Amino acid sequence: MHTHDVVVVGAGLAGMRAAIAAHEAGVDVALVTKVHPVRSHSGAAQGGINAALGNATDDSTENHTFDTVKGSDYLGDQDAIEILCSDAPGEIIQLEHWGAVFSRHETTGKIAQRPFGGAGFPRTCYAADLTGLVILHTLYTVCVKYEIPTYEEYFVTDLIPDDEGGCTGVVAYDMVHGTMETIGAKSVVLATGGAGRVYRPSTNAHSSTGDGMSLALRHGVPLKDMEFMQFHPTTLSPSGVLVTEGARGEGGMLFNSEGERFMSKYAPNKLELASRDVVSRAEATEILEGRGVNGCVLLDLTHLGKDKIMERLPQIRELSMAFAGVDPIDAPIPIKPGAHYHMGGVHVDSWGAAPHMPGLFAAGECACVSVHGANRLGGNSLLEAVVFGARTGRAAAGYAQEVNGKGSQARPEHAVAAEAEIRALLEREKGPKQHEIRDELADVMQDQVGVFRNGDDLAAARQKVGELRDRFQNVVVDDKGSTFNQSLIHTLETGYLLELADCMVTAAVNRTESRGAHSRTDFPDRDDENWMKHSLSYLEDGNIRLDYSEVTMTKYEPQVRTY
Ligand code: MEZ
Repeated sequence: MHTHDVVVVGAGLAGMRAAIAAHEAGVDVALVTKVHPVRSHSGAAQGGINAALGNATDDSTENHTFDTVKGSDYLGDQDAIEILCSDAPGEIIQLEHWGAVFSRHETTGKIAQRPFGGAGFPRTCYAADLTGLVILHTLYTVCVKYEIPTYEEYFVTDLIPDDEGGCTGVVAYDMVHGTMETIGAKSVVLATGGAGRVYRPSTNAHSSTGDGMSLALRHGVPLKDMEFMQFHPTTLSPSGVLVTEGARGEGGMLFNSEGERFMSKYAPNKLELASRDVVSRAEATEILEGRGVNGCVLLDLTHLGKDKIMERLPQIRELSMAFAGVDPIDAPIPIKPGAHYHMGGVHVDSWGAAPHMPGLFAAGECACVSVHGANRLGGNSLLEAVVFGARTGRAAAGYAQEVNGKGSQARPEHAVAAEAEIRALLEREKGPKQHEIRDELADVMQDQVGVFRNGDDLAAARQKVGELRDRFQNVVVDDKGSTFNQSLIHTLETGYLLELADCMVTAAVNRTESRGAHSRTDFPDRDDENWMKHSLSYLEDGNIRLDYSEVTMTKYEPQVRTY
């Protein structure tokens, strides 16, 4: 059995930033991750990270805060958004000092910033169109320098509660050796990313299966705002590969089959740089009303010219050629909205602490602070990961120092019990396969819980998810081996996805209004009187129970949201 003061599950941006902060606070911290750290999904974030550096404009933290509150359709907690935006410049400078190679302004040499959706100023710092990857590698070098122990290719299957319900470690499956391990800790940070693989297509890595959210849910911790899934306006079809918002930030334009720059009808001021929910709905409407091009609309970058595309969007060119057979230097790219980011997550306070399980923390897409409310602004995700990763790492370290005298109640027996469960699963010979269940889940979510929703579809989706959860009870794993058993891992992940999908559809059925990314054709208006509240999903006796909590407002009164 292994023990540390703090264990961080997940080694993307939020996880590594949390581990670095905890290490700097003087505790023994370890990372546990099912993929090598630099393969984490944060590396897929392309276009940038927001901070009001004010390098070339009069931008301010207050402008950033207002844009984020408005972008959230007023569901974001304004005190948390103020923290996000005021800590942003310091985090960017810190990343730069650690070696992140941000793109530079040609004449001033300062960190360059590009326009992004829903932002009043060019505020998005970037490293060409590889920003997430650059920051991920930067944080990894710091973790290596600090010699932070990392359990690579360990899949966490459970949290370990003590007698008082506090979190004192994790049980993890060593994927290389096929053994279960207990890793004890005084506090645990979940930073396992989003659950975008509930959908298909999705911009998310295959590893984005919401593991941490589900682990928390199973231990009585509520998940917040699960009905809000963001559809990114520009994804390739059919793969779902992301085409960065930076492409529109650099001047990319959207056209329908009639050659019309249709965003002028939906967002006359901001056009392609309206917030993501608005642009995705506009595209979906054009496609539904017959003005699409083979189920897509067209993103035109040809006017930017070869030099600009090669300098600022080199990866987009590669991806478009590889996955759509189009060179954006010569021709427009067919794109459509695709599942991208989950605004919901583990209900935490602004230090990342979860309720009901002392010692449990969460950060990044896995958590819901909430700084994104009903719709996240592009470039605020990497920012949330580093700002709240750092705060959460510090808080988890502080908690571990406070309970110092108290040993973890994690015991080797926890691993023995978990190993018996895995053995029982592997011994089952007859039943449905996980991939069949996962395919059906993705289909129903994509078809009935998409950009536009309605009560009938949502109710049908909920019933279907319930049926899939029932069938999953008898799931069969074909591969009985103990080395890199991907079939087993995918089965465990499918169990997580099913529970999270149930939270998503249950909360979506109940929310009878349209707000941000949750757009109901049967309730087309935002209803502040009844629905200015966060949803909280609990797992009780296998079923999802909903509760609601207040939205924190500081100084921004809800307004009609136009772009
Ligand atoms: O924040 C994001 O989701 C992001 C930077 C994505 C992108 O379009 O590049």
